[in-house]
Amino acid sequence: MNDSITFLREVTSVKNLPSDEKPNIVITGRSNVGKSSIINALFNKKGLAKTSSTPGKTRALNFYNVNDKYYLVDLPGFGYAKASKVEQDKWKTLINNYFEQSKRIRAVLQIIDSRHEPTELDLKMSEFVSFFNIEIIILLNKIDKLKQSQVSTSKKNFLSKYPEYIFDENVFMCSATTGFGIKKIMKKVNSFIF
Ligand SMILES: Nc1nc2c(ncn2[C@@H]2O[C@H](COP(=O)(O)OP(=O)(O)O)[C@@H](O)[C@H]2O)c(=O)[nH]1
Ligand SMILES: [Mg+2]
Repeated sequence: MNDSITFLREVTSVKNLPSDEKPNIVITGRSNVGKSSIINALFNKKGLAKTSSTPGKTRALNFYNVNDKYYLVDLPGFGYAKASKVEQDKWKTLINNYFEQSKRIRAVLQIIDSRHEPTELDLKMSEFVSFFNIEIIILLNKIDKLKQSQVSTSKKNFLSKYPEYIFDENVFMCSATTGFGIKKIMKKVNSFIF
């Protein structure tokens, strides 16, 4: 893993989206599910993407430049109930515009907490992305918190909500903390770029 990743910029308005044609890989999921941690694990760089104890604080698309080949985009804050209505509307508009405009989004990595059944919000997010005909890869994170016996329950619960998914093809069990699954996920990400 010799990928070089650097923070490019925060985007709070579509006007500030990078204008070049590099492909985008988007990371999304509910606040605190481990988006920043997964980015750090994928690129083996502690502290690159700030992990936070105040969920949903970031209200911007965070663009990272990977190898000058593609952008990794951290899309935080969905389901952040504490934001004001105005702020939430602004956020929805930004995300809508980004997805509408961006033919460059090759895939969305959607992170779900492996300890719980996918929630309504998780399903809504998936529906939103599918609407734009963009492929979704699901990462069931935090499996280090599961006992061995809970892993198969977690898989079953997931498949009951996402029946068309196949483990190790478009859904991966992982842990940003132990690194479990990270290699396979990186390989999958690269398959969208190269
Ligand atoms: N045990 C465990 N904790 C994790 C894992 N991934 C993230 N966390 C923790 O969950 C919290 C939220 O992580 P963060 O990456 O900031 O989530 P984000 O809000 O989605 O970006 C932090 O305390 C992380 O250390 C994981 O795989 N296992
Ligand atoms: Mg984060």
